[in-house]
Amino acid sequence: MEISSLEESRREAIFQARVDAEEKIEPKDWMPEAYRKNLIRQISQHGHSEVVGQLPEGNWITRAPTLRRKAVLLAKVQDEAGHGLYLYSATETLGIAREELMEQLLTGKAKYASIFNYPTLSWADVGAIGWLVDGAAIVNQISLCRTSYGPYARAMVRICKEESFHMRQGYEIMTVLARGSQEQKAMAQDALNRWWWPTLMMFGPHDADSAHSGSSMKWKIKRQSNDELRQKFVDQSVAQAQHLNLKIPDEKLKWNDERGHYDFGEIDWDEFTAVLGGAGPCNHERLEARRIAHEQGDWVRDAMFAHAEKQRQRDVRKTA
Ligand code: BYC
Repeated sequence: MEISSLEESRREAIFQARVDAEEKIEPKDWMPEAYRKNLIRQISQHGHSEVVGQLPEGNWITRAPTLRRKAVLLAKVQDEAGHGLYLYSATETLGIAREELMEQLLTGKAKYASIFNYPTLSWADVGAIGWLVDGAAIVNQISLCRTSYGPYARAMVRICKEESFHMRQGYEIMTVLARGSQEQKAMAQDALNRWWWPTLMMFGPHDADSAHSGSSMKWKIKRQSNDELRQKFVDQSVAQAQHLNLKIPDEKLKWNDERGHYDFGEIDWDEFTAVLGGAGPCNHERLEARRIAHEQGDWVRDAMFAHAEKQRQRDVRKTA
């Protein structure tokens, strides 16, 4: 073995020992290149999901049924933008520029959560997104609060606190609809029917088919597997649906005494693959909306950079 690869192995062993001892890895610490790349991929895609995730619900801000609902929804969507910013900042600590992250999103190189490629057809969809999509996000993100990379773990703590408000506002919308008129109840059931399966897809492919899980679990980037988290979500959702008196659209959903969990039906993986490949109902619309927003925000970025440069020159003059 060459000296440099011996040194590399020694560093990797020290790194793994730190991870195993539950020490947080910080931006200036040595880390394997593959760990850095995997984190950039996951955290930036997580950030893109928050940013693109504003669009489906944003669609209902102008049509929220009351002023109170409008104010709450506006605040929620704004929170998602904030989550995107924390996550982009966490990604930048790994040595990649924001411009490059944006380019990866806008050229379709980086993914974002498949769920946001589905349309929001009725007001009940806003309730279903809060209840199910934010609910699924919390299950995943609570686990990520213990991720090995410090800046990601710290961002998760704050994001989870905000997501729990989001879930409650969604569940409250569903409660009001489910206890309302026949039409309102039917609207709530229809939203549950359409969002249930795409929400289960949020947890990713089965563990056996998950390309990144092996290294992500070893490095404690991920603390629980895709299937474990999906099961947790199904288990918690059943009682919530019963309380609403709504039916989860899965004939195979059944309590299994032996496993101590609910059994449930198989996801349509062809649909998942199609949506990831760009053929979901709203893929084109979502990316187009982001491209337009990016172009229209050009003057804001120019103004901010110009201001920062002016400030820098002023500071140089002061210290001269
Ligand atoms: N959608 O090896 P795997 C929110 C990709 S937003 C799209 O298992 P990994 C909210 C995966 O990227 C919260 N792509 O991957 C916002 C990989 O492709 P690449 C979003 C998916 O990373 C607004 C390939 O499939 N949360 O809360 O080990 C309003 C193989 O998968 C999906 C996060 O982003 C998917 N569903 O595990 C309301 C959580 N699933 O990258 C709410 C952070 C898989 O090789 N992310 N892929 O091209 C994670 O925990 C993990 O990245 C995943 C996937 C569990 C999602």
